[in-house]
Amino acid sequence: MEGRLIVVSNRMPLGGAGSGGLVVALHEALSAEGGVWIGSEEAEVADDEFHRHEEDVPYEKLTFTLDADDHAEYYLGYANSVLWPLCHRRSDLIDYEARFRAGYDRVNRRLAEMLTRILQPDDRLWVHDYHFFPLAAHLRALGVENRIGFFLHIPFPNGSDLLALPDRESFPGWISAYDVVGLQTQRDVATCLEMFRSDVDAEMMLDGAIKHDDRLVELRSFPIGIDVEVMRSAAGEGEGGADTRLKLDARERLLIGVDRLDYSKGLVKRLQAFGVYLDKRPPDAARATLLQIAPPTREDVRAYAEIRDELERLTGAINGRHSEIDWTPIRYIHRQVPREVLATLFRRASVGLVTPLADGMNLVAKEYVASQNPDDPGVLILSRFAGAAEQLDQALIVNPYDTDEMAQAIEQALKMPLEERKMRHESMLAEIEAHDIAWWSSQFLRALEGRDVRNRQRDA
Ligand code: GDG
Repeated sequence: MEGRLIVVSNRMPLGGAGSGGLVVALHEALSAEGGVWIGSEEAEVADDEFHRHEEDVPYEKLTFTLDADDHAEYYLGYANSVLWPLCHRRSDLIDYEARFRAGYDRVNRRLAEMLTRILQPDDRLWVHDYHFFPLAAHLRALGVENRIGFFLHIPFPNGSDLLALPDRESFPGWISAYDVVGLQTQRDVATCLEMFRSDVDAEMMLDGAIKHDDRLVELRSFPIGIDVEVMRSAAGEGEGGADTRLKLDARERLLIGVDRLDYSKGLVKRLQAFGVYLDKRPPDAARATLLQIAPPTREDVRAYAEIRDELERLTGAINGRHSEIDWTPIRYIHRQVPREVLATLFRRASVGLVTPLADGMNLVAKEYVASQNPDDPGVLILSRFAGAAEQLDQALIVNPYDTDEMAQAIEQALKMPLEERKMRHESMLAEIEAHDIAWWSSQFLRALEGRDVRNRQRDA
């Protein structure tokens, strides 16, 4: 294939190939095609040069630097205190300052200028996530004609969310500066189309593309997947898995939740629902223990400190009400847990609880399914607001705002007969095997190639 693949993501693993589905998929795509991976790095003084990291990988790794102001304004500020809450339907949590917008603009412009110095005519650029919405628009303004694709990992903001965006007038132009915009779900594509439908400067083309600012952009859903085999073997299929040191007594059943400690993940409602289940639990029912792993994230943003306090208070209250001398119903771990341990815990859990209030996809849902023993699988309880719900319709789909419904789903899951569990699991496993992480990156890159052909035909 012609040209290099250049991937831009805010975070890039340094010191080896890295682990985790997305990182491995990008590593594989870059290894197969040859190219460059660009990510950010904190530095005392930011400059406008790429820094090469010599590593034993068959592509280049370059970083651009962020100083303390960039980190506070572009990353913690505009990306995570404005765009993240806005795209997760929590505009009430937006914490906006004018310097955040300036920082976001400064970093994106600087990166665009730096890219113009290394781009060759046939290079394809693949930009990831909300940190870089305006990157292609800045590149086009500098005369860059290369193919540029964008993948948004989080939900696409709807019309009323966008009213809260300081850059709402520029936003459609940011999107249409890309050749292909990949979104997680059909629902996200519909939301994005809606934005262009209400824009007088946009035109719907017969092939489904959008014409805006004299450019054609293709919008498509590419639901991100996982590496099913890696998860399955980490869960210890045939070998018993990692030593989790988890001891369950014969009367105990395990429910598991694994989420970055983020307000979008619905943790408060989940714990409340578990409390409702415990309140109603018949005295002879098995003891249900919820293991909630919630590693810290973005702790410098105020909304995250608040949710942490609330969870600690709620865990204490529910445990105080229901614990017995030899049983604590909620085990809450506010730390990272190694991946193999996580996979083995998924396999041992009778129920996987994935109940975000808004989520682009949610990989934990897929990891839970992949980790199960097909002969005795657990049950996934999945929020209808997770992107994964479009694919995993054999999960118990719940409304994450309705604690009674979630409590009933927990009861249903714990009582579900083996045959039904197997049938549901088999169907979900087939889906995540067919649309795994390798499928995702190859589909996206193929679409990027196709759009280029069409844009060139149009120019000709
Ligand atoms: C964004 C979007 C979209 C979690 N705790 C531990 C740990 N994890 C791993 C999980 C999973 C990953 O982190 C989290 O991925 P999610 O998809 O669940 O959520 P986000 O971090 O919000 O990701 C999301 C995703 O991007 C990809 O496009 O699906 O919607 O929000 O892999 O297993 N891993 C380890 N220890 C932990 O304690 N080792």
